[in-house]
Amino acid sequence: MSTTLNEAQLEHAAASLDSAQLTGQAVEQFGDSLDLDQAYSIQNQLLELRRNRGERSTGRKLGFTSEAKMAQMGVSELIVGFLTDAMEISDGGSLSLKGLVHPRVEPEIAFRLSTSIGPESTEEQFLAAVEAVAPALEVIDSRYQNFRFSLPDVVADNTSACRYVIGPWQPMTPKLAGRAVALKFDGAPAAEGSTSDILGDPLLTLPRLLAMSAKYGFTIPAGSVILAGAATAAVALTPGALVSADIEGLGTVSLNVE
Ligand code: 0L1
Repeated sequence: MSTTLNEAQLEHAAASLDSAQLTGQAVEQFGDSLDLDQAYSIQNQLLELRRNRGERSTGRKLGFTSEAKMAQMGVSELIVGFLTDAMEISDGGSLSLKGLVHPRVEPEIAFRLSTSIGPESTEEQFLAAVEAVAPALEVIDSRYQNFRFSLPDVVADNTSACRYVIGPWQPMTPKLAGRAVALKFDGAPAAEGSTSDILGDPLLTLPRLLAMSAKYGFTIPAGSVILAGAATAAVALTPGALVSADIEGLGTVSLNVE
């Protein structure tokens, strides 16, 4: 039978995940001691710790929106995490692997909001608020040993959020399904998929995010970035690699690994 953590233990869990993120020293999974609501409460505490260090929220990211990711990690429910300015790397910029635990990269689609969206918003308002779309790379890095976790574990660890890179923004188009996605290392294919691998159509992530904003009571301010989740399984980063993601009709985004 599972036992849950008290307030002091939740605070301690947040502090240890925050420290793991800062030092690159992995921590043990919480396993059955954590439920999903408590996991989101730890995630909120992580955001507060980062804000207290001067970081600014830049958006939200979804996880496990593709079968490939669910199969890779052995979980089956959509999750949401936060993004901050400290996680952003400019297109073509560099990432040092120093201080990371076991980083992996995924090709994604990013949306940008022109107006604020929250629990009271309708699906129509959310769709209308998406002003731009871009190819993106997400670097994930689980702070748990061996990149293994339960669903509450990964939620508590801010859905393994680590860094992200946004490619050229394009005006929003409703035709996002069925586009080829290629993740490349030094120009050679490392993973391939389709934007349809993201819930059938990346746009279908938006109502799911709206439902989570209502459930967990968060708003997504104007100007925020939304990462819609990976189109392929994640690939381990290697020092010296030039990583790029091509999304048919949307362009290319790249990252240099140091
Ligand atoms: O795009 C995604 O599905 C990200 C999931 C992040 C969780 C993980 O695989 O560590």
